[in-house]
Order: sequence, then C-alpha cells, then structure tokens
Amino acid sequence: NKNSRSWCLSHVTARSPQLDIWPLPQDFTSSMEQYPLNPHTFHFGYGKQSVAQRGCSVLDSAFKRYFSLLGGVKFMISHLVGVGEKNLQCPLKQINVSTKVKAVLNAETVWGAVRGEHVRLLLGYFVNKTEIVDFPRFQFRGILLDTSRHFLPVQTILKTLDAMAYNKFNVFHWHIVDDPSFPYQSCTFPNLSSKGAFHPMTHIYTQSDVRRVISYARLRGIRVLPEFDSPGHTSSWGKGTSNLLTPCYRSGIPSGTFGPVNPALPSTYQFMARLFQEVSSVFPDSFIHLGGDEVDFSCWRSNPDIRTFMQKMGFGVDFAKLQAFYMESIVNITSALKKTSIVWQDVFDYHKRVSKYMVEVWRAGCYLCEVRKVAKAGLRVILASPWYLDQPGPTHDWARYYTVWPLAFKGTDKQKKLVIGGEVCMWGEYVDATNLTPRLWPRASAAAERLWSDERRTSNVDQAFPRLQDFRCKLVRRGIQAEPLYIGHCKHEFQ
Ligand code: CP6
Repeated sequence: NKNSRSWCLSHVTARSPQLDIWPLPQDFTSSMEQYPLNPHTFHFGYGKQSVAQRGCSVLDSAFKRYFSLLGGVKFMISHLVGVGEKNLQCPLKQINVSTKVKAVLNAETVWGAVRGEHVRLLLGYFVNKTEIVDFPRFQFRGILLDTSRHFLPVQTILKTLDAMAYNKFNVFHWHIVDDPSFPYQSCTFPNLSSKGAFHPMTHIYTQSDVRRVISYARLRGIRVLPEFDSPGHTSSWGKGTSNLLTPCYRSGIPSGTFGPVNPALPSTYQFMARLFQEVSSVFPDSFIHLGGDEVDFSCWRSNPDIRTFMQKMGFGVDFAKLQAFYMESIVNITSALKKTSIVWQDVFDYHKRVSKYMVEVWRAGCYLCEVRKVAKAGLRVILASPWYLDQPGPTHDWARYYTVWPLAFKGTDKQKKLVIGGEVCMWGEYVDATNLTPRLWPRASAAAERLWSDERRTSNVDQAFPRLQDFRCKLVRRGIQAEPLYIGHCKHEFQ
C-alpha cells in the first residue's frame, strides 16, 4: 500500500542500515528504503512456486514457532532473499516462503528455509530494504552434551535444542553414556540402564524420550549424533553385563576391579554388534560416534589372557595395536550398518593406517598440527579443542572462542575442505540442569559465528561485542538464561 509506505518514510529518521543478526550472514546489502508491514495481516506461508507446500512438517512447525516468537512485537518486514544450505538431505530443489507482499525467502532445502527464517531478527517497527545471501561456512556445527556425569532431564535438552537453533547449530552430539552412568534404556540390553543408570526409573532416557529428542531436533534442522564411547569410559556398562570389561590383575590374581572393554573375547564383538544394530536403528543420523579416547592400558597389561591374545595376534606388547584392532572391529560393525564413524583423535594417533572414519580433535596444545595431520591422511576432521567450555571461565573468554582459525594450517585446498566443522564440548563433571544454560550461552554463540560466518567479516572482537550483547538479550527474552557479557542492561527489560 503506497500511502502507508510514504507515511512511514516521512516519519523515519534516516540512519545507516545495519544488520543485527548473529551469526552474521555471508552477504547482505541494505538500502535506506523502508517498508511498512501490517502486523495484523502478516503471516508465514509457502510461495506459489515452492516445491514444499503445506504438509511439509518441518516448515509447518517452523512457521508456528517463528510466529509465536514474534508474538506481541509490532513489526514490519523488508524484502529478503536467502539461499539455503547446500548439504542436501532433502530432495527439494527450491522453496519459497513468502508473505503476500514483501518478504521472500528462497532456499534450496527445507533446512535452509528453517535457518533462513532467522531473518525475523530483522523485524522491528521499521526495516530497511535488505537482501541477504546466506549459507554456512562449515557443514558441521555441533554441541556436545554429556548426560552420564550428570543426568540432564529431557526438558533441559529440548531447551538447549531451542537455543542451538537460534545460533544455527545443526548437530547435537549426545555423549549419552560414560563411566559414571548409563542412562540410555536399551531394548536389547535393558540391564545396562537398570543397573548402570544413577536411578533405573527416573534417571534414564526411554525409547520414547530419545524419539522425542530426535524429532524435536529434526524440526529445528538439528541432527542427533549419538556417542557410545568405548573401549574406555565404560565402567557403567559393566554393571549390567558380565564378561564385557577386562578384569584387572594384581600380583597374578584378579583384583576385583575392571578396566576397558575386553578386546580379546569374541563375545565382546557379538555384544557390540547387537548394541550398535539397535543404536543405528534408533538414531536415524548417518553418523555415529564411537569414542575411543583416553584408554588406560594398565589393566589390559595386567591381564594374562589379554597378553596371550596379543601374542597370538602378533601385537607383541604394543597396546596401541590392540586398541587399533578393537576400534577397527567396531568401525567395521558400524559401517556394515551403513553408518559413518566418528572417533576421538586418540584412535587416529594410535592407528595412522587409514580406516574409514572421521576424526574429532579434542586435545589442547597444537591442535592445528593434529588437524593438519588428519587432513593430510585424507580423513575428515571436526575441531573441538578450542571450544572446550565446560570449565567455568570468565564470560569474557567468549573472545577466545571467537578468535579461532580452524583452517590456519599449511595444506592444500582439498585438505582444508576435509575440515567439515567444529564442536562446542560441554562435559558434565561440573554441569547439570542448574548451570548448563548460563555456562553454555552466550559463550557458545561465539563459536557459532565462527562456524557459520565468513571469518574475514567476523574476526574483530570489538565489533562483535555490541552485536553479541544484543543477541544475548534476545536469547534472554526468549527464555534462555544466557549470562551477561559485561556491565549493561537489556532493552527489553524496560518494554
Ligand atoms: N570424557 C570423555 C571426558 C573427556 C574426554 N572424553 C575430557 C577430557 C579432557 C578434558 C575434558 C573432557 N571428560 N569421555 C575426552 C574426549 Cl579437559
């Protein structure tokens, strides 16, 4: 409506257009031209030419969510054009999400459209005409939650998935079991959780809990990557199974304690094949995380049956070879199930021989040296080392997470393409539902922008600061208890 537009323009003070979006889009242009929009008639809907139409569950639910996020806010929308993500998980070629008049969002996949709708952040009383072209810098942008050191209620996980979506994270790495507890309720081996969880009824994830998490994540464009870490970090597995863990010996007799999974018994591999068969059907994602980190060799070394097995296999006394043999067997089990395995860097360090897995780099020190080695071996890499934020650092260490350069190693373009992304690790030793959210946000948001945006535009901490402060306020307003970055206040406190 021309009249209302000119009305608007005459009442708007000219200011240079700027984008308050976190993570910053790849490219955008704003002009001084401004558009009005009637909040009473505004709605999200499918474009006429869109391949996706009503009934596309992902977008139907996204429309609902985003509309309710706008609730109570008076807004207008400018002309918006977006291009979606290219990691094609969805056969759709083109989707238009458009309002009747002025906002158009073009995306190649539903996932691109879901993330593209973050353009709603632009909505306000007056919005400059803007064009945005956006796509992720890295295809893997993950957050690890550890539900073994402390049980996290399903509600806490879902809330974190909301916050992840606001930050364009797309992988929930579920470190679901570990030494202290086994909360995953397995259909095949129910004793694992009935004996190995902190509590067999209240501190478990039932099959329906897991399905709920997966479908909630999916609607937000987030894949769920389950980790069943072995052969180390498996104490809790031993409570509900017999003969799975290695009996440790002292002075020639069993000491009564147990070590890593026993790699010398055929029954171990039968157990793992059945467990991973279940896991691979419960978790639809094509990736599966097999762990393989921090294996303590002392128990294996003490056990005479293990040593005999090693002689027979020709490993001598090289326990790294035994660990490599075990991991290779597990990788074979999961690749027969058509899954791509991810392992912690330890497995690569022990076992340079190229096997079909992706490597997650987590150790501190010269992590880019490790990234370079893995890429040189032709394997895909996920970088976690610089984004370990389970330690309660000062909030201003967001700047440290913001100034990470994952590709600053010597290598060919082809090798750099093997770095598929990065991950924020929220280990659970000191974290439960009471402190997870403020510890994670907005510090993880710093990593989110590194993983999404062009690093040439987003390397200046001083420039990022006010935008991140503003974004943190938006998270708080949406019910995410993100901690403050520094002195100040949120505008909405007064609205
Ligand atoms: N648990 C498991 C952990 C860690 C790892 N694996 C870990 C190691 C060092 C630090 C933080 C966490 N708690 N299963 C290593 C991948 Cl500093």
